[in-house]
Amino acid sequence: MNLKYLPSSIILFITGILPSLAQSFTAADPSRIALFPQQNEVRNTLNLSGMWQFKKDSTEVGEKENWQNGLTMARSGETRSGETRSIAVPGSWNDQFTDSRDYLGMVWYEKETFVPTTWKGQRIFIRIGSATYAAKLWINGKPVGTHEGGNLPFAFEIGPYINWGLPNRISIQLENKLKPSRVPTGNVQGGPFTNFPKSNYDFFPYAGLHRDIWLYSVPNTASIKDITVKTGFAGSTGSVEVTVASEGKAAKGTVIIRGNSQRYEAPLRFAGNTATATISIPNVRLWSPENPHLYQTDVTIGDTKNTLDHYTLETGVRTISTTDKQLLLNGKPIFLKGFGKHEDFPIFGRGTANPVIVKDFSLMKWTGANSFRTSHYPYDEEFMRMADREGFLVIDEIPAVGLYFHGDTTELAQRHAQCKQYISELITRDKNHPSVIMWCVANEPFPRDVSVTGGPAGREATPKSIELFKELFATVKQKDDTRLATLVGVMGGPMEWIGLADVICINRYYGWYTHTGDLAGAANLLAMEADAIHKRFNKPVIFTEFGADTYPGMHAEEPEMYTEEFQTAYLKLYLDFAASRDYIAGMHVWAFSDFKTGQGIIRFGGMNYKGVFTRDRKPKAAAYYLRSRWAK
Ligand code: BDP
Repeated sequence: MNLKYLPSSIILFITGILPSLAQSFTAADPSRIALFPQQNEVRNTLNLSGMWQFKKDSTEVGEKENWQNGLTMARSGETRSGETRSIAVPGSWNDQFTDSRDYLGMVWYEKETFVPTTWKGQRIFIRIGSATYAAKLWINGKPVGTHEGGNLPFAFEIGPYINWGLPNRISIQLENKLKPSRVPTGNVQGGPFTNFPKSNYDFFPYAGLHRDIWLYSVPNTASIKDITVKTGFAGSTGSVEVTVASEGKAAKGTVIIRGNSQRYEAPLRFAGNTATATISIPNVRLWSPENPHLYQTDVTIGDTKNTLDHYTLETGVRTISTTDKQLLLNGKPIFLKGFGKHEDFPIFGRGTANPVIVKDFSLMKWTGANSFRTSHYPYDEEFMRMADREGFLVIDEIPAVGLYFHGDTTELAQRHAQCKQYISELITRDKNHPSVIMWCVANEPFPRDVSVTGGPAGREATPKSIELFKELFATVKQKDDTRLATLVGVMGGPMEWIGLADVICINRYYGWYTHTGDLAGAANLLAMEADAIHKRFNKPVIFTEFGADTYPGMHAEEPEMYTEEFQTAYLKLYLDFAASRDYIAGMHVWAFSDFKTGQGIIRFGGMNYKGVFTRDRKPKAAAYYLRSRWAK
């Protein structure tokens, strides 16, 4: 608007209200992340990955100095080192520069882009795949919104802030300070970790814009906001129930399912903004690791003459359930063979790198694995789509690692709220992936005085902790009644916690952190504890972690800690034990590959060496051993 041509009374009025409107940031609405941006005949996308401008703001003056109005201009009194530099997005900032590895304070990212004029008249959004940890967003200097928590996307509608025909400035302020009030937690006084940086978990607290950033547009009159697909089957007939949430005015629509050379169609009739259609598929091809068949689900709203909006999903028809001893996929027992992983690669840090995604799936397949856990946070959506296509069974985990329940009650309440936000965002994002069979609400929460060398005796679960986990499990069931829910228990952790889960998931390191080097002693303890746990809960048990640090190329004729022979012997011990018990439903080796963590006296070179592949994905002897057992 050009103020020059308006009467001064109107200018005063407008400028009087503008600042108050202009100062408002809104918190991201989790329901906005249900559908990944899609390019088709009615929707548009623009991927903003590439080089951005980056600037540290360690004294946190940026907002006051209006950096949201442009980073690139050098300001008076600024030193060279204060000027912006290029940074790759996606990518962690820590390893891209020579001076930022341990820096977790405030930074700014900026990029300019045109928005195609062909998008005019549509609703326009920005979607940030993952900003670790606390982000604030401005478009053309105007405050838009905030989001807390890494590893999950957030989106804002930005149409009203767009400059048509001109470059648009996107400014993101971000910091990843380690705090006890955050999830995952850091800077915990007296916690079990002594590493630097002081995270309360065993992986490097990489920071930055870790995933793709998209601009996208959806039709203005009416659009599809969310789609929930639930599948089942009876005999040879599959069923696909598709619930569509719309925005704007749409009275009807259509669901078409294609696949296996067939096409099925059902109408959608909206009552308010929701409509459900159920489609039967005779002679259904079920989704499984051996045959990850995906149908294409096409949702359109509007009528045949006028498509208002259109979205396509891939759908695997499958069910997941349990008995007292087994996991059942499509009603048949399935054993999970696989890994706990990390999103971690040299220089990229936690930033998405598509070639690494492709490589990881091909290596997992090479070992004969059929499953993995997204330890210890949700993974990139491309990773999840690969899991659907490649037939992997996924335990999908929120970033609730290193939780604890004692100390400051305000911080405890903040952690509690953050966990609830994560689970809600995760299920919204991942609920249509056939690969996801289980939601995991926490990894290794710590009771007071936990000691990982403490053996099997469970410590007391405080009422607050039970309250949180019951609430998280209730949220999971209310949002998704088609999948299982779990919580991964630490050695020496309370039995009450893991007992709340549908499947008992435990991490065990007998032979490493206890009975160190003594594999025979480890075997006894393992059997005693696992049998007692199954007897107590009568639910299937999965070992979600077991592993030994192994320096590649280190050998001994008799297995000795850190050698490749020891890692192989250690994994053999656990896999043999699992094969001897019918209640064990899965074994996930810790870890798929070596990964970066904080500096510490048990972390040589700031690395966790429990990978069966090196950090650059070369097999250790244990990888060949797994292949010999699993890839038959
Ligand atoms: C488990 C944690 C995992 C660690 C692993 C280890 O869940 O994050 O990396 O131990 O010590 O306790 O290697």
